[in-house]
Amino acid sequence: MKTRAAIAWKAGAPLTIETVDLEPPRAGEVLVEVKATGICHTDYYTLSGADPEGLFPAILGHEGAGIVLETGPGVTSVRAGDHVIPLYTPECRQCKFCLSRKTNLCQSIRTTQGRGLMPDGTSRFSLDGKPILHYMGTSTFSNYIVVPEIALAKIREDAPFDKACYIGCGVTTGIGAVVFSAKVEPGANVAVFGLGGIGLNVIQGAKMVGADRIIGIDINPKRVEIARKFGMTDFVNPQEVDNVVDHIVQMTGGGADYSFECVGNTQLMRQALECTHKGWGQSFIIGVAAAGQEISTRPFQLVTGRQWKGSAFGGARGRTDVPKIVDWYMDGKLNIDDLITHTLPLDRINEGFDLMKRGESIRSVVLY
Ligand code: NAD
Ligand code: AHE
Ligand code: ZN
Repeated sequence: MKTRAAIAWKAGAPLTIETVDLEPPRAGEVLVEVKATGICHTDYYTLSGADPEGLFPAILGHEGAGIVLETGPGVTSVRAGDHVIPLYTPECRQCKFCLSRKTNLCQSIRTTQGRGLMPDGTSRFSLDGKPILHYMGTSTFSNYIVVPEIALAKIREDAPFDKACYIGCGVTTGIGAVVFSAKVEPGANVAVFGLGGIGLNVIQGAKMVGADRIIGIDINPKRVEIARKFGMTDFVNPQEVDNVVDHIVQMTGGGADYSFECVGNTQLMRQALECTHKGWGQSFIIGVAAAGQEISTRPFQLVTGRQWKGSAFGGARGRTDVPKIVDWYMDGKLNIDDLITHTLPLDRINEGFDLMKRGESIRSVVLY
């Protein structure tokens, strides 16, 4: 069949909208009509050329929601008509990683996914007979996609696609980092570096679990109002204080119990670790740093009890946890609507990237 899709031809170049050929689903695969997709900073990161796994030409996008149209041989967990969220972190429930119960990082198809291919090592997309690569196993900047069955979370049918898509990455990443990865307890002090599409979800997750002080750190003062609405109690603009670490340690009487880096800046990752409390502070790296970047700190920071950790997709097991997060939204426990600042048709997708770069949007959502 044919599908309209935004193609990333090379690093740094705007996407172009093309009509692409899409092969039908093979064994264990599913054809999905994508109804809406968010634009995450990670799409921009890969498009910028800073992603060591960034391959071109590819169809980016990993924050979608849609409907199952057709299933390939052997597919049992979803059927035509089901509403789904594609998962860039699948959940096979069979690999060593899934069975360990210690991580959400299912590895059953990670190698081919990182090479822009389906698990059998081929692409379903092509243009003029030449293959176009998948991205993060999802490629939600295409109106129709073929994805492995294990990379689909079945969700309730009354959840609106234009909001549920954001649960495909940003909402789950931020809320999950608090709830699943850090397990922040009521009364904890939390510091959140970066108040964008991820950081604001960390803030609302921290508020949801009953954190005490929720300190937001950002260089964009336009983020203050929305962050306060989502639960931030204190704001720090790094450009207005002498030393961010000392400032947060002083504010919290010794340091934050938990911190989250939601920018992808290695200097901030260090600050986020060092502003946590001696003896027990835990700092979670969520932001994705460019190829070749490294983090550093004095080992004494760890010797004295701080822990440096990371969180991918909020530690969520997609097929199990994503439907629960959709319920939390539908039950009014999460506010997604106010974070979606812009909606665009596919042919204006590049404007969504521009809004993000200029710090004018929290989330832009493309509606098909
Ligand atoms: P975003 O562009 O919406 O937000 C980034 C925020 O960081 C902005 O508010 C910006 O003003 C702020 N910022 C930039 N430089 C700063 C600085 N020096 N000090 C303080 N604040 C600064 O991006 P997003 O969609 O929220 O994504 C954030 C990061 O999280 C990206 O690196 C993205 O790739 C990553 N990410 C990781 C995961 C994961 O699973 N680990 C999932 C999604 C996104
Ligand atoms: N290809 C990148 C990896 C970037 C990365 O860390 N991705 C996160 C999700 S970001 C979503 O917006 C992730 O899930 N990582 C775990 C994994 O297996 O990729 C790079 O920098 O190499
Ligand atoms: Zn993302």
